[in-house]
Amino acid sequence: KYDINKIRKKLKRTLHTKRYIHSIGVSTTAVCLAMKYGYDLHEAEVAGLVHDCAKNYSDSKKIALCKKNSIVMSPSEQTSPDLLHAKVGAVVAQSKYDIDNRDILNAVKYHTTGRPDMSLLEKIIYIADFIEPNRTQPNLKEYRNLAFLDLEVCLLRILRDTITYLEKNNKEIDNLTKEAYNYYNNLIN
Ligand code: DGI
Ligand code: FE
Ligand code: FE
Ligand code: FE
Repeated sequence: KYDINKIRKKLKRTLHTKRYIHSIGVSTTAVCLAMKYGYDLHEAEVAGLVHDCAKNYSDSKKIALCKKNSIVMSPSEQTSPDLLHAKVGAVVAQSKYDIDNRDILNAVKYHTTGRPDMSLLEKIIYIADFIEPNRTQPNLKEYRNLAFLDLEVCLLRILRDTITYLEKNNKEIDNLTKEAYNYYNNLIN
């Protein structure tokens, strides 16, 4: 078992208040989804807590950690280094939060883009990140409902809306985001 209090204390020291509160929200939401879909509650709680543990690192620190850990930066990560907080977060969760559970580390790693054929925990964290109680984007009621009705339909919906948002704002869409969308679109439709 991981020490939840210790993780919280460390996060509180590293994250801005708003980000810390968001992380608690993702954690409790992940536990709710884990109850619904049958995943280990403690592991879901830990994954939710640490998913953004590298979010408030500077771009230069994230890039340096990528180099140090031989993480390959995708073209969109080079243009938008904020995206790196996911991959770097997985490394930080392992080295600074002593998390050795591969599924938790992957849930952190893929929480921003998603990927094809995600594990249950990866889907839970991806969705919890979007619907947690402190979020304020439009139509949240609908997403929250959908999350507890059909996890994969909800996932596809978020992926689709993210891509639409990125296209509208002329942002580069990461290959993994596209691959995840295509995978679940083929699976469901
Ligand atoms: O870290 P959070 O804000 O809690 O949430 P997140 O890690 O899911 O990051 C959300 C941001 O990431 C949101 O502004 C959209 C952006 N994003 C997601 N997929 C892509 C992307 N940005 C680019 N450029 N390309 C993507 O494929
Ligand atoms: Fe994030
Ligand atoms: Fe997200
Ligand atoms: Fe987040």
